[in-house]
Amino acid sequence: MKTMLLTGVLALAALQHPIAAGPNDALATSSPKPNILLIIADDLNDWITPMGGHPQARTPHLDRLAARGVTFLNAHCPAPICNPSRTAMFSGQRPTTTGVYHNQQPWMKHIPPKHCLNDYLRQFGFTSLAAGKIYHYRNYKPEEWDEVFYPRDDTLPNSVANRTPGPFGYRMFTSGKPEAPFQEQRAEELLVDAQSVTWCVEQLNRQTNPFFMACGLHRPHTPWDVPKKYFDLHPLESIQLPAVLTNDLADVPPPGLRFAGRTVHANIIQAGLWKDRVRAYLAAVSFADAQVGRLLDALEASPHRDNTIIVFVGDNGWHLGEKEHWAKSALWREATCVPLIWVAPGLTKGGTRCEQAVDLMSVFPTLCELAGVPVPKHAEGVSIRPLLADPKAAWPQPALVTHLPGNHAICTADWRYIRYADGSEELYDERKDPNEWTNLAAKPELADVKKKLARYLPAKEAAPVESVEPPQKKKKKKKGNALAQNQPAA
Ligand SMILES: [Ca+2]
Repeated sequence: MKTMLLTGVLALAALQHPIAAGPNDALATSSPKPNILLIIADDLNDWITPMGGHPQARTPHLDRLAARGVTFLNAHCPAPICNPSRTAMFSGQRPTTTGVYHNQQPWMKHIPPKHCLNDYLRQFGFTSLAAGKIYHYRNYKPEEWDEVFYPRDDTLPNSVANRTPGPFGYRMFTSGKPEAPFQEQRAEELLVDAQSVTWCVEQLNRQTNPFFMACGLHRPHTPWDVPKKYFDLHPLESIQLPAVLTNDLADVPPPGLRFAGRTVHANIIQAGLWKDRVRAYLAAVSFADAQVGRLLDALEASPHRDNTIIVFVGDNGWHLGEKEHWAKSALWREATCVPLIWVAPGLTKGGTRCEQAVDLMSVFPTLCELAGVPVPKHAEGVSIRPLLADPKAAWPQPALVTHLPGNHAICTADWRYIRYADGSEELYDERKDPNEWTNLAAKPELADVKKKLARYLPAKEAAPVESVEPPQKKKKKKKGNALAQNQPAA
């Protein structure tokens, strides 16, 4: 109980006062400062072996990473879609503060210089390096990095419409028909993630200063056009499908139904492609894992091995049919739960797991604390250093996820409470109902649980900043229905 109280007090203090490094923190007080390697995967859910989200996931390199540090089993994105999630994590400010809620809102002129982690750390002597997709594609400020490598992006979704997709190039948004094969398979080293990792490996061998290196992997984002050998790891006939309950959505209020991509799900079922898509996602995850492996090999062979903090994160989760939904852009577990693995030399114990609910707002203050630099006042998250030191420590702070203005999920180890902009609610018992099939929000005996969780809803919400619509979508605007609008953007 004492530990719980003390942790609670520390967490509260962290909320109210930006904190500097603790006096016993070897990483924070030693000189020179540690390096930081942040690896961010795109649309990666918990289907990795250290998290056990799918029994057939094969990610041996993430296992290697997990064996060196703490794996968070209940970590959540600040927003279940790319741009607001990444903007929040890097700026330290939630969508409700910045007004950046979705993908069509460039954040750059709304967040001042030196606010984002990469630019903030430079003031303390870090060299900031980026490869691949760090922010949302080209939504970043080049002047806030020392060096940026952006690979040729002809496999990125915005251009994939010009290609012929096929058995190794699955696009998820099926029209109901199986797709024709790719005309060619490209060499693995030419794929964007392989290019990004190659650049990072070269940098690891060049850098001497303390560095903050961000490596953005684009897979397992669609298109799932990874080499055949990764599909071969997952034979189609043995693929296990996620559990889905008939009429699961009968107890979901209208805003939740609008977020659900039931048309996509129905199309995939009708076309007989569900196993196909699950397999392709698993293959893309295994490909991303292989790229992580290349990076870890290089780090381990470099002089930076023992003085580099490693953080592996995903930007948002991903449904593959659970709750009749595909992709992200929802407030259920599959859309919000992301990988979060920390290796902090001298602090984390290898192979440990943490079940406490945390969110990615913690990344900014935790890195500051471990790197021995002050946590800036604008960083809204709470440092999870206590959980890195002891994954079983008490943790009173829930995770908060925001999807478009007014819609939020509060996640703890026990509950998920969803409140939509119209006031409608969902409540799930995460211990008894991990699939979130039974909405308990109407149970009078749980009113107190809802009330306690609702205290963590944002008190104020910034108005959305202006949007820029992608050119290819302008024509469809008037025809679009709610379902179409809720389908994930690229
Ligand atoms: Ca249900």
